This record gives sequence, C-alpha cells and structure tokens, in this order.
Amino acid sequence: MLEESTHSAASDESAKLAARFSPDFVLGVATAAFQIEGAADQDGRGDSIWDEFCRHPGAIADASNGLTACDHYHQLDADLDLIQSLGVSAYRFSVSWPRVQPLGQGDWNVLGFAFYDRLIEGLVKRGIAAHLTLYHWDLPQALEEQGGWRNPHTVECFVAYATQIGQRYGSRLASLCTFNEPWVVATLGHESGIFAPGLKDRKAATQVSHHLLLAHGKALLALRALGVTTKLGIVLNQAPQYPATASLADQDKARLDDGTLVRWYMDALFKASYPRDVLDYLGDDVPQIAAQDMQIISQPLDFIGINYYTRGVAATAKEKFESPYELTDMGWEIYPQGLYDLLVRLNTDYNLPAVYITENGAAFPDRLINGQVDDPARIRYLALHLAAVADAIASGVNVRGYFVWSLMDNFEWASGYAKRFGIVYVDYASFKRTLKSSALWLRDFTAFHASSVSQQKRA
Ligand code: GCO
Repeated sequence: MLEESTHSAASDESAKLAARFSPDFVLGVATAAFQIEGAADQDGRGDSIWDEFCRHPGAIADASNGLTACDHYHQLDADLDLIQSLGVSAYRFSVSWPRVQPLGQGDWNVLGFAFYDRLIEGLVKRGIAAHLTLYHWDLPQALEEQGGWRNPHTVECFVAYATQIGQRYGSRLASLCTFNEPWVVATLGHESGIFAPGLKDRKAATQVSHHLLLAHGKALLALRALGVTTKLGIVLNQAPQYPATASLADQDKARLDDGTLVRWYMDALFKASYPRDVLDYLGDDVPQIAAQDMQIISQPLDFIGINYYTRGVAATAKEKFESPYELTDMGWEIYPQGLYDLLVRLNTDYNLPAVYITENGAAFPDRLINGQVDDPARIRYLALHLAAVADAIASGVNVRGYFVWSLMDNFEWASGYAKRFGIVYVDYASFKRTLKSSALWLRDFTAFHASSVSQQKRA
C-alpha cells in the first residue's frame, strides 16, 4: 500500500509530516464506553446517567440511546483487529463504571470485568498500548439518585472504583486517566443541562466541578499508595478564547471564558487554587472547599491529556458572530492555529508534565457510496492539527502523543448518531465497519512514521 501511494504529492506531504515526530511519539485512536459499547442491558451492567438521560423526551436530537451503539461489546475482537490494521501504537478507551459495578458501590460484576480483561489482553497481545479512562461521563444511575456528583459520597465511591481498576489492570496499562473533561460533566451536565444528568443549577455545577477534581486527587493518592506504576493523569477539554472584536466587552468575556474553561481546572491542578476573577464572578455560587482540598487536588501528574476541537470566540454584540473559517458538521470552526496557541500558552503559564493530545477530530456528513467513504475534509483537518502539534513541539512543548477522535462513528451524546466523528464508518443497522479514506490516510501516516523512525535509528 505504501508503494502504491508514495508517488503522489499528498503522500509526500504526509511522509514529511510524519518525519517531524520523534520515534517514540505515540499515535493512537480514541473511543469512550457509552458511545460505542452497546449491550447496555446485558451481562449485569447497571444503568448509567446517560441511559436515563436518553429517556428524557427531547434530550437526544434523534431520540436515540446507547442500547446497541456500535455493538462494540460483541465485536470486540474484530474491532481490536481493526485498530491494529491502522498501524497505531495506542488505543484510548474508557471503562463503563456501571458495567463493572452496577450500583456504583458494593458488588462488582465479574462479567463486566471479563469484557475489560479481554479488551486489555487483546491490546497487549497486539502490541497496542492501553490508555484507560476511568470516567467518561457514565455515572451509575444509582449514585445519581443519591445526589450524584453533588454528593461528596460519590467522591469516595469513585476512589474505591479507581482502586479496584488500578489493582486489576494497573500493571498492563500505558496510562490511567481519572476524568475525561470535568468541565463538560460540571457545566453541560449541571448548568446548561444539555448533557446528563440534565440539571440547570450553576451552584450545583461548581460544586460538581470541585468534587470531580477532589475525586481525581484522592484517586491519585490511593493509586500511588497501592504502588500502581502506570502513568496517572487527567484529560481536560481546552480551547484558547479569542475576543470577536477589539471591544472591551468582548475582551472581558474572552478573559472570563478562559477563566471558567482553562484556568479553573489548570490553576486547581497546577497551582492549588481557583482563579480569583472566576471566584468573584461566581459570587454565592462558589463551591464549598475544605481546608486540605486544594492540596489533594494538586497532586503531581505524570501526564495531562488535552482534547482540542476548535477555538472559543467571545462575542457580546447582538449580531451573530460570522466565522471566516470553514465549519465542521458540528458547526465548529476549523482552527488548527488554536491548538498551537493553546499548547504554547499552557506551557508558558504552567509547569506541564508530559502532554498528550487525547482527542482531536471532526464530524462531517459522510456518505457510504459503492462501499466507500471519501472524507478529504477530515484528512485535511487531521493533517493541519498534527502540523500544529509538530510546531508546538518545535516551540518547546513536551507533547508525547496524539489520539484521533474517533476510531469509529458513534453515539455523539445529545446529537445522537447524526454526527459522524469516526475514521471508520459504522452502518448502525448491520454494525458493519468501513474504513473511510481518512482511516487509510492514517494507516499510511503511521507507516510513514514507522519508516522515518527506522531511518532515524539508522542515521
Ligand atoms: C469529549 C468527548 C467525546 C465527543 C467528542 C466530540 O471527550 O469531548 O469525549 O466523547 O464525542 O468530543 O464531541
């Protein structure tokens, strides 16, 4: 396959881009349990807040749910072969907490663990590094019924769950992440209410964000006390915030948006404090913070994962902001410069550990035509963002890896199955997988990276 394509200008460019990454740079693909597994009511899995949220009329754009999703639970071996066929060295996935502990406390589910045993063994056998996320939004519904993340008891339940996973799998993982995107859980789940559990309560949302960070810190302490040696970290969704105009109002809004999305989490993790301007802005809605909390939250991290999709634009004028850039199917601007700006800025403002881009990708209205899916816009998106990563590394940021979101089309939360982020197309009636042209591109790209690696080694 390499032979066929080496002569086109596009593949020359791809080869050059791949050669910009060092031999040990990790290239991977990412998924999350609720979005792909299905089998939601099988083998003893408990309900999660997303199963419940999907039952709310109007919550999901296409009125769908995660009952069957991509049927990954039943297609595990074929999906692992698929990952291997892409030539990537790493796979990022999440464990469904209610699959391994249906009520979120108390009994463990042997059948649930059997699935993740097979998944992790299957990766190890194929030489693919396993990057595990403990919490990608699917809280056991039974815990939600006791107040969910508003209740500090959930923090203790999470630590017990983290400990159990660390004990079972720690030695076989390349990394273990506590939370995926705490901002989304807190703000979209509890303030805007567009994600599970669907609350609209800012005070609750800030308390949830604090409890998530506290659960993260306590889990790290517990895992380290256990002697778990895998790399420990957290994944944040981050985006630089640019004012739409030079007006003072837009600049102030950009600064505040940066405060709530970026500094709230980064300052807590790296500086053991919340940003003053955001606390002032929150007024009575500030969370309750106990004496030791900030010290617990700011445990040293082995890595930080950054999910980047687009920039933020702060616009306060009545007229809608018109983007000069191309938009994805989510309506998100394609703005790779934002990834570079973000990484360089974070590296300046914080003492960063190893950085992984744990998600980057785009939804496009892909069509399966004559057995093929041609998605040049996604290839362009990925190449531009990889180039931004290479530029950031050249500017001194310690980025060690990059994961495409996503391995395959899947349940895109409130958008249901209507938005396709995969490099592999999924037919939801038959569950048949078809590699899109972006998957073939990635396969070439990983091969170029591997061959540039062997050249670098020879030199
Ligand atoms: C995320 C989400 C993914 C989404 C992706 C696209 O971590 O933001 O983990 O689950 O599918 O971001 O919106």
